[in-house]
Amino acid sequence: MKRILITGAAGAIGQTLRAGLTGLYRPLRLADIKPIQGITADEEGVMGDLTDFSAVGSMMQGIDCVVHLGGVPREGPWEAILNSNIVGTYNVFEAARQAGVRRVIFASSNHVIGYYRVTQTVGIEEPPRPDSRYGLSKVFGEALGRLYADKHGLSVACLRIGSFRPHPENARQLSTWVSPRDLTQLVRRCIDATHYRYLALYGVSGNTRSRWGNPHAAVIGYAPQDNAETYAAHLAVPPDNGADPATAFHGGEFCALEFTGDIESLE
Ligand code: 15L
Repeated sequence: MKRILITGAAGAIGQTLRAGLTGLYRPLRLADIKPIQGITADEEGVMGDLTDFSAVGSMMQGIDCVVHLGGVPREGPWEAILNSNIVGTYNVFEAARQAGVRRVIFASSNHVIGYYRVTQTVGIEEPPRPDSRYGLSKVFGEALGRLYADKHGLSVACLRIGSFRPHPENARQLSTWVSPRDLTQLVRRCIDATHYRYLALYGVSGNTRSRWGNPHAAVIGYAPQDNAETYAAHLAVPPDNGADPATAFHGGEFCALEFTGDIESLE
């Protein structure tokens, strides 16, 4: 896997991966709806909208592996999620298949399992419980990846990314934080692993308080170096009485957004 395309390359994760991968893979093709600044000799910049299938098809030419980050990275109106995350992700997988791309690494999110209670450790076998339209779009992307792996033989890794920040910023992130260098290592392992058909992985650092089971980490040799506990003394942990959706569930604030349900009835 030498010729890499990153979609959504102008975003925060895209720019971190760009810094970590440039020079290791040639070309490193960087695609975004916005212009990419400062393209170097080892890189190629492509502007394009993921809802435009022919533009996505052009991005894929001569590529071995796509790292698909593009889309809306948070909760948003249905139209925006539908176009950017659902249509856009379909276009990426289908254009990859048509272009003979061998592997797709899909930026999913922990919000696919957002409505599990934080008292429960969640792995990769539990049914999805999305906490938002955003989380729902990531469930779609994971299922799409499974379809393209099973039906078309693509190699697919879905990364359920936690809280990507320079350092954890609140009590929840003592569990969910992923450092820039750990996420970069995870993506590199996903690119470099010689063979896999379908993997689902949490993009999380080696946090003492992590409540996500990550059995596929061993398959590719992902060994996080950072632990949010280093920052614990500075982050107050609110008491969890199970009555606030923002602290009761894995998805945090995403679970509290627009919540009109009955929290006590949610197991
Ligand atoms: C995500 O998937 C979002 O992209 C990001 O904005 C964070 O909110 C993160 O999850 C999180 O759960 O902290």
